Amino acid sequence: MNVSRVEMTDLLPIEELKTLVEPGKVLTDAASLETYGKDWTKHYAPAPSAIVFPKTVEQVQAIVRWANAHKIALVPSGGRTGLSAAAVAANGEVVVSFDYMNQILDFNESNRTVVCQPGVVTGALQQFAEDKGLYYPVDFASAGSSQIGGNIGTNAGGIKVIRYGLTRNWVAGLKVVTGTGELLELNKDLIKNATGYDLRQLFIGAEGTLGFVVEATMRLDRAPRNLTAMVLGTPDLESIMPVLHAFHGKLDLTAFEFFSDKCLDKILGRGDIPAPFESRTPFYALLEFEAVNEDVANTALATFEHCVEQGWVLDGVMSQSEQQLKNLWKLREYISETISHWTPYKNDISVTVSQVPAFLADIDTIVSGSYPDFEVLWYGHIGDGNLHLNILKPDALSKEEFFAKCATVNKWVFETVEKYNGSISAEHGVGMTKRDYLEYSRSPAEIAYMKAVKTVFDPNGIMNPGKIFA
Ligand code: 2HG
Ligand code: ZN
Repeated sequence: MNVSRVEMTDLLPIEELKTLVEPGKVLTDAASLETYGKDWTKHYAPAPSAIVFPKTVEQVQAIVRWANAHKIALVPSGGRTGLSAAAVAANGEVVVSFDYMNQILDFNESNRTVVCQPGVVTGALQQFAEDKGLYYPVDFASAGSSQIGGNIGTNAGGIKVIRYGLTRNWVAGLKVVTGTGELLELNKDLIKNATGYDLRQLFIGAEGTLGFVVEATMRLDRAPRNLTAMVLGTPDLESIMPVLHAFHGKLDLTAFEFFSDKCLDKILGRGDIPAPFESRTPFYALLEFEAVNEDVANTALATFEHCVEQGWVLDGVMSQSEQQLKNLWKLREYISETISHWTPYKNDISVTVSQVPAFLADIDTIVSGSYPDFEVLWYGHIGDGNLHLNILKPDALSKEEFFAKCATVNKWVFETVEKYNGSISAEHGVGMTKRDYLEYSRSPAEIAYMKAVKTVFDPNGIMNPGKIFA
């Protein structure tokens, strides 16, 4: 089925679209098209035909039916903080923004659940939970802008996955509008439900290609107690693995992250974040746990000493206050934003935890062998086997020259991912940036089944086409 763009001369469908939502909730001015047509990726020029802002589930259904009638492609849009171009409209699509469906609708204390509209900002849900003495544990640097609908669309991960898992773990129930405009109510907030296929799970991580999330019941957890972070300097990447193992065995970790000294260089270059300690080491691990009593804190210190004795750790620091905890987290959380200035080539790959050192060494050898002028930065969620490979653009290269070389790097990286049975996208999603490489992580049979599933829920191919699959 051919899905068309809205042509400039094709005024009628847009006029009809305007009747489906409140007055003023369809925008076609150049500034809005530019803003809502893109996410945080920098590789595609936004070119949507219009932006529509529904306020109710019925309006979303009407928009999807309208799109089916006119064979017009729709792109869902949340906080636009994505890094895989899953929410980019580069081909005349109509963007459906959930900015006006941003209310928390209900809270159930006994169930520890919150009913959210898709446009609820992640940070607002976190704050709501805190105000109730509870905790929404999915967390990442862009939580202040990203929206729950987008988190569900990408099955967002972040910095606490080692303890709490991905967004998927926190979705108790979902209301979705499928590609035919039908409303499905999935799982109805149940903890136990053994009645066949769990369709809710299909829509999580589907990047809006099967339908749009219009309401989500999110679970909350008990609030963590006295979160405490340690930053440990290691002589090499290999040493981080026994450190992880040592701490994992002794403490219930809420995070285990890493970054290289080159990342610390950029962070300290900002001038507003203090160094963790005086010395510098090639790599750093950032770990976090609940220091619920003195025994736990002492166990952490004893484990640290053991790691020093073994030569795995050269220096370290433990937070003693909320402010110190925040400052240590900035060393890791601010990397992505800080280096965005250098227009980096980005990757978000995963392998099993035990394979991380060999995998990273392989990539380093390949990249530095061919492009010695490239500055390669490693950081990420090493406790989950999730690495963010970033390469900074050398000043001597134009953006075009740099990205042309990075296309070759991409192929090497994904070939290596395939060799290690890893994933080409651990937590950012496939979107447009990785759709041509899906076969490095998924077999032809899997991809055929995935496409067949899409056809069931979106027979006319209007839901975020060109994302996940070419
Ligand atoms: C992070 O972990 C984010 O900081 C962004 O997932 C990663 O910018 C990146 O490559
Ligand atoms: Zn990340």
